[in-house]
Amino acid sequence: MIVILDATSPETMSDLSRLMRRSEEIRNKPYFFIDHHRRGAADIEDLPNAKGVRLEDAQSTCAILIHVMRNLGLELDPTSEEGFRIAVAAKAGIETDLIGVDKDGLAPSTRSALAYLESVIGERGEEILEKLRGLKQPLTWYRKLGEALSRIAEYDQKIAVLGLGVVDDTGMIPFVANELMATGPFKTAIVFGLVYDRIEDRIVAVDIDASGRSSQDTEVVLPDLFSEIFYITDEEGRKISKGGGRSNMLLGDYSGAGASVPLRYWRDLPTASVDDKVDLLERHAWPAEFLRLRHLISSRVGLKPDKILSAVAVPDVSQNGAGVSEGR
Ligand SMILES: [Mn+2]
Repeated sequence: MIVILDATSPETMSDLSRLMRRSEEIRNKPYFFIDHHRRGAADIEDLPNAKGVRLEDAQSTCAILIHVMRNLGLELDPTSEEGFRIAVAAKAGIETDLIGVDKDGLAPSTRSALAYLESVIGERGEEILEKLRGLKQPLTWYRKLGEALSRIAEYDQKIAVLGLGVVDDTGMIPFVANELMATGPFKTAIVFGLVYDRIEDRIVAVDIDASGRSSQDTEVVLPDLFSEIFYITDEEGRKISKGGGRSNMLLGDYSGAGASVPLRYWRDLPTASVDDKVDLLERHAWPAEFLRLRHLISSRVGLKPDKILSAVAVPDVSQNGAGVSEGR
């Protein structure tokens, strides 16, 4: 059996969709999912061999898991190391899903799951969580954040849209989106980048990754926007969406969205070395992808193109004066 938590669109789980296409054995396994995202255009739920729980109004998958567990009559035993560890992990999971949510916006089901977990983990658990919260991100992430914040006056003051350029660490994309929301005046933040994965002397993947966050009082519906603008085209010219997300507007919550679009052309293009490939991505792939996404996003959300920034200079754009060059 394959258990899937916190996601159900196979197209946004690149490895799973690849495995499912390749292997009949994988396709035919029983699937069980627990999720709070919207059902996608193509979804695990469509499989005849899939069953699961989808609660779109829930704020956290870990909170759903705790309620399911307790309704089955199972309790976490605080005196056993196993029960303690599960409870600490579950509280960390809920906190992660609540990033950006106002404290007053917690649903009763979230509150009761948190209260239960707090009673299990006690002071020792809170101390561990405090240490986890204090873990710092890599310095490269802060450098990118610095670049993103140094342009603060150039963004539209409601919707910040930023392309980070070519990066080798996908984690910085949601990090910068979260920090822009936390620091700036924005109701929506959309951050994207061209991410490559390097294993020794080979580039094994090149993707456009994106992350979006929004507060409840915005006209931008991120899950819809992401599923429309982030897609691949298959052999028959059909669009297959690679983006999606969730919104919990009912609870005064925010919405979140993510996308990962493989760029096979750039991955497969032969170069003499990995450094040459990265150079090619920076000089050609990023400007092309940035301009394409800038056009798509600006026409979809009604922003002027010059309000969509690239953290690195995009030469074609500064030449025609559209205002994305450095120093403006
Ligand atoms: Mn979640």
